[in-house]
Amino acid sequence: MAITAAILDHLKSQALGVLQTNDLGCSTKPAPELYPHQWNWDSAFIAMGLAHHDPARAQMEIRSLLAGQWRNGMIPHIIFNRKVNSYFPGPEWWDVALCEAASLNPLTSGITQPPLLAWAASQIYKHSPNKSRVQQFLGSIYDQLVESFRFFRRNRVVDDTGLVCIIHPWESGLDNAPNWDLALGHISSDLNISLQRTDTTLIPGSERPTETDYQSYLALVELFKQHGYSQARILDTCPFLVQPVMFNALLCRDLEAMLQIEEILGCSDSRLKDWHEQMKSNFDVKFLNPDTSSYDDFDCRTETFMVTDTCSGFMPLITDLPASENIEQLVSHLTSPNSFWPAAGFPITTVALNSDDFDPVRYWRGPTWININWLVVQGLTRHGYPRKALELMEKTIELVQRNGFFEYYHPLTGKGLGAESFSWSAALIIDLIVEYENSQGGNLSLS
Ligand code: 9WN
Repeated sequence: MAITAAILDHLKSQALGVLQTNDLGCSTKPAPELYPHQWNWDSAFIAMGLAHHDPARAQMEIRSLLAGQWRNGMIPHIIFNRKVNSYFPGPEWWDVALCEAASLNPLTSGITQPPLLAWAASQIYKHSPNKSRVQQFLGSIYDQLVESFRFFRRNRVVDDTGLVCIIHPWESGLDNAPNWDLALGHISSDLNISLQRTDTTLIPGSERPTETDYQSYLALVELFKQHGYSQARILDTCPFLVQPVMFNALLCRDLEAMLQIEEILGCSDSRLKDWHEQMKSNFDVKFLNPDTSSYDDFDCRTETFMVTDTCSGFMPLITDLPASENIEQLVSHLTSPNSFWPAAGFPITTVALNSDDFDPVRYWRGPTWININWLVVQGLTRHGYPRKALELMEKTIELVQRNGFFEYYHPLTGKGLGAESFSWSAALIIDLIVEYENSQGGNLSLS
C-alpha cells in the first residue's frame, strides 16, 4: 500500500475522533464499553499520543491517574469511574478500604501496572513548543513520580539484583500471556468463585482469557484482601511471584526518562540513579537464559526460568540493556517469518508463530497489538535498525488503516479483535504517524 499524506491525515483525524469518543473529561477510558474506567499504562500511552495535539489534555491524563496514588506510592492499575458499574471486577471486589494506604477517593484497584508515566511525561516535554509550561508541570508531579518508583524499590525487590517482581498477571499488562501459565498453576482452584464476567457478553469468549484464568485472577485478589493489601505479607505468601522481563525493561526505560526529567528540573535523587545502575548491571545475569539464549521471565517461587517464546523477550531493546553481541540475534529472531514477523501478515505476533502456545485470536496469546509494535519500533530505532523500524511502522499504519482502531488483530489476516475504538491503538498511531512523517523528511505525496 502506498502511504500518502492524505491517508495519514485522514487516519490521524480518525484517531483523534476515537480519543474524543472515549474522553471522560480528565481521563480517557480504554474502550467505550469493555473498559469504562481509567487504566494505568493505557493512560501513559494515551498521553504520548495526545502530546502531539493537546499537551494540556495529555498532562491532565497523567494528573488524573496520579490522583489515585496510594500513600505507599503505588499507582493503581485501575482508577474507577463512579458513574459506571458494568466492569467486572469492580471496586466492591477489590475492597481497598481494607488497606490504610489505599486511595478511597477516587476508588481504585489494589495492584499496579507497568510504569510508563515518567516516559509519557518526558514525551509531552519533548513535543511541546512551550517548554517552560511543561517544565512547571514536571515540577508539580515530580514528588509523586519519585514516590511511585520508591514503591517498587521498597516493596517489590526480592533479591540483590534490584529487579522487581509482580504479584498478579494483571500487573504485567499481558494478562493471559503463556508466560504466566506455569506460575498460575501454583494457585489453588478450590475457591470456585462465582464469576460475574461482563467481558464475554461483549467480546467472543475465544478472544478473551478462559474461565480458569479468571478463577486464578480472582483467587489472587481474595488473597490480597485477606492480607489487607500488605505488600510484605503478600510477598511472603503469594503463589504467583514473578520477575518479568518486560515489566523490568519498561521500569528501566521509565527510570531513564525520570533521570532526564531530573536534568530538566535541575534536581536529582541519587537513589533512583543508583537503583537504575544496579538493575542495568544485573539485567542480563538475571534474565538471559543460558539454555535458550533468550530473555526469559523468572519464577521467584520455584527459582526457575519460565521458558516461553513471546514478544516480552524483545523489550530489553527499548533500553540500552542488551549487550551489543546479543542484539543481532535478538533482531533476527524478531524478524524471522517463522516466529514473530509473518511474511504475508502483520507483525509483531505476541507469541511466536511456531510456538505450541500460539493462538491467533486469544488476547495476549498471539494477536498483534499496537502498543507492542510501538515499543518494538522504539527498540529497533534505538539499536540501529531504521529500515526494519520503518517497515514495522508502515505495516502497523496499514493494519489500522484497513481494519480500524481495534484492541488487537489477527496477525495473519489483520481482522480486528477485542474491543473496537480502542484508545491506545489510536494514540500510538498518532505518534507513529508523526515518526513516520519525520522519517520521510516531507517526501510524502498528497494524493
Ligand atoms: C484487566 C485496559 C486493560 C489493559 C490490559 C489488558 C486488559 C484488563 C481486562 O485491558 O486488562 O486489567 O479486563 O482484561 O490486558 O493490558 O491495560 O485496556
